[in-house]
Amino acid sequence: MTGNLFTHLQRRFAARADDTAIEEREGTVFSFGDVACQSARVANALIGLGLHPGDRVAVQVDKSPHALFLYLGCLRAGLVFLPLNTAYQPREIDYFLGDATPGVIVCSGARTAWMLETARQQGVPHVLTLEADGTGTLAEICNATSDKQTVHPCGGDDLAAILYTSGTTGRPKGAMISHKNLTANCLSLHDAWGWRDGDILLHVLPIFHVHGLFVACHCALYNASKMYFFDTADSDVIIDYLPRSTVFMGVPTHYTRLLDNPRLTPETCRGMRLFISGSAPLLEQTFYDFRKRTGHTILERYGMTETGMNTSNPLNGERIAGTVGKALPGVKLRIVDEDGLPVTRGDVGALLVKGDNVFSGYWRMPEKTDEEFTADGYFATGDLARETENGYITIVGRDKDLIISGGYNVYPKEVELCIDEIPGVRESAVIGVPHPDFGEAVTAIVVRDPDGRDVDEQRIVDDLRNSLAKFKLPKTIHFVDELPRNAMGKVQKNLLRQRYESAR
Ligand code: MLC
Ligand code: AMP
Repeated sequence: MTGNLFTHLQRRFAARADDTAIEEREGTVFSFGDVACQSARVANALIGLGLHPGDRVAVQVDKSPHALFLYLGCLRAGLVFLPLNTAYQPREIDYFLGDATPGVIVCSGARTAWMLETARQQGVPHVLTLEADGTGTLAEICNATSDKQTVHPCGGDDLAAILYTSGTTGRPKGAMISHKNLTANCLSLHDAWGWRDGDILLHVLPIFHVHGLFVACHCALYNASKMYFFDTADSDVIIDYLPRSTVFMGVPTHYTRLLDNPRLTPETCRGMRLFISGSAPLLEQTFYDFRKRTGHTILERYGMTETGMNTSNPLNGERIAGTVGKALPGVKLRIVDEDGLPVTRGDVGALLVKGDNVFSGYWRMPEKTDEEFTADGYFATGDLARETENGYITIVGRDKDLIISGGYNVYPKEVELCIDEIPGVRESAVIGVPHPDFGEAVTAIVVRDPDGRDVDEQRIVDDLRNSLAKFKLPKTIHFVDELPRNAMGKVQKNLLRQRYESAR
């Protein structure tokens, strides 16, 4: 699949210029014509700053239609979009800017003071602002440019985005995602989920990750569907809008919160066609409770930043609880043992994937990239899986040390490194324990130095707040005299998980 992703999207919505593309909570609407014009202005503005195809555009802004226009403008101009979680703190941003060397960073006005300083230190030439209402210095430049622009004719392998994922070493890696990767996945999901005329997407996910930005927005734009575009996960708001929507995408936390709300009834879901879940394991209990309560069977799918979506339960066949369905068309899966050999069907092994959806590698980390791909081009997801007789895949665990909290990935190493820097701390181990709202909760086990008796839970959290996004902060901290280690000296996290599983 070649060409600029934007061209593929625009080809589908160009004939619907007057139709509503996006509606905000307070009723502000934008048509597909607006999407085309606003994204053209962004492209012209960024080109006018002197940016060239392939240059990175780092973005840390609140969710809004204008943030989406910024993404689409980057696609149009052949620039590489680099979205950053709004929860990231200056120390985290500093690393991303230093590593990705963007030509510009766009942030909300409230972040400008420290962003200017960080940008100066990292040699980023431009800092622009963008507020959720569309105002800011980016808008000032956009308003002075044309709303017509010729879409950059990308090759399929040209980069569309870099998304940072953390790693087991604690050092985040930039996944390089091409126009081909995104287009292949968009077309495949559009087909697999049966997008049709009249579909309306209720969009409540953040747009700095694969789920909210690529999966959700691409499907809706490619289908020329209206999106309710909200920066809230409040279950009351979701329930208010379900009767006006046909498709909803969420992480498991959205579904457990909906179930906790007595207003969720078959009546509120009457017009809904499809509920999709992903980014973290959906408990079978949630699957069955949701079906019982609403009459709808959640469709669970599986993917990751580096690959986009790999598998999906079927639109029309049986959706099986505890499984993530079958490989999407064009995606090849392999489940292998420790020697890299395929396991017998039904056995658990490491899941590898290959396809046009799979990224090309980690930004400026060729060795890391080589480590994660086999000689014949399969990418090691780090997930452990099993395939049933009928080809359905179950993700049974991870062979990477990763916690998924409310759909956000937290790599323990990154948190441990920050805790270990705190004076009075000797060492720490960070694990995930089951949590009723977030699925897993970040939990720290800390050993203090003899002179660190005054280091308490509050002190650690206060300290971490300056360096880590809030969702990475431990929800609970336990103090111990020593960490359990095996004969090789490695911390036995499985023992810690067993010990603290029920100690919330
Ligand atoms: C918020 N908090 C979290 C958290 N989200 N803590 C741990 N994990 C999270 N995910 C913190 C808040 O800062 C706050 O701290 C406290 O917990 C309560 O917050 P809240 O108001 O209840 O949270 P809310 O704003 O409602 O957000 C919860 C959420 C959000 C589940 C809606 O986390 C979310 O949007 N998750 C989706 C993430 C996502 O899109 N992932 C896709 C990645 S792509 P305090 O101290 O202020 O009380 C991917 C690939 C794929 O994985 O397959 O899709
Ligand atoms: P991220 O790196 O944020 O894209 O997260 C990707 C990881 O989320 C995957 O490697 C899986 O571990 C996990 N994941 C995504 N979807 C599912 C799912 N439906 N079930 C279980 N795990 C999932």
